[in-house]
Amino acid sequence: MDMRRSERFPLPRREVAQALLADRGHMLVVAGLGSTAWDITAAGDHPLNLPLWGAMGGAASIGLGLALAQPERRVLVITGDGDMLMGLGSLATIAVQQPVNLAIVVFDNERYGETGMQPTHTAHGVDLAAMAQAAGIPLTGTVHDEAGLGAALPVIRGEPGPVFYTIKVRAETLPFELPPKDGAYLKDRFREALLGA
Ligand SMILES: Cc1ncc(C[n+]2csc(CCOP(=O)(O)OP(=O)(O)O)c2C)c(N)n1
Repeated sequence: MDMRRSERFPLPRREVAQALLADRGHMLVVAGLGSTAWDITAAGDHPLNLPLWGAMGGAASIGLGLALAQPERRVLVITGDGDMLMGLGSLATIAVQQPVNLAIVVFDNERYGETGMQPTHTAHGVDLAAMAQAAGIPLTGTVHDEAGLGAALPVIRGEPGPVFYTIKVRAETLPFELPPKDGAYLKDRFREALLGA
């Protein structure tokens, strides 16, 4: 198996984040620790962003909790394959709960980017979208290129879900685009933007 192939994947992650978050309206956005938190921040810091500075494995389950608590709001989780692999059980719980307003998107660079680009299980063929489908998530898919992204965007942004997409993104190390660092501040800012003062 060619372990370096993800360095040649066509989709750059920051452009994918920008496309997913364009004209985002009242959408609530959770990002996993590390690279996806920088990606959503590069697309524009926003009070309705909840970038996780830690809690590896927790992004999808935090998104599930938000989606259940805020059924009128679209909730989008953008996270890495390493984070998703660490929280696979949450796919089963999402499938049981069936929150129609939840979309999970995995930016799959087939690497643990933050810690030095070690290959993850997906570099060996583990198929996260197939696992989500097998759990019982009704709308799933894997995006490899621009055309696939164009087709997936309206599903991720608007179709009744739950939705799960893997988006294969180029393995690239990018400059940091850091969100605010204080977790309590981020939580308070998010709460106030969502619920009022
Ligand atoms: C429980 C736990 N184990 C390990 C780490 C170290 N760690 C931080 S980020 C990261 C890799 C994240 O990889 P992924 O989610 O795929 O993101 P990307 O490749 O996009 O950076 C790891 C292993 C951690 N923060 N917490």
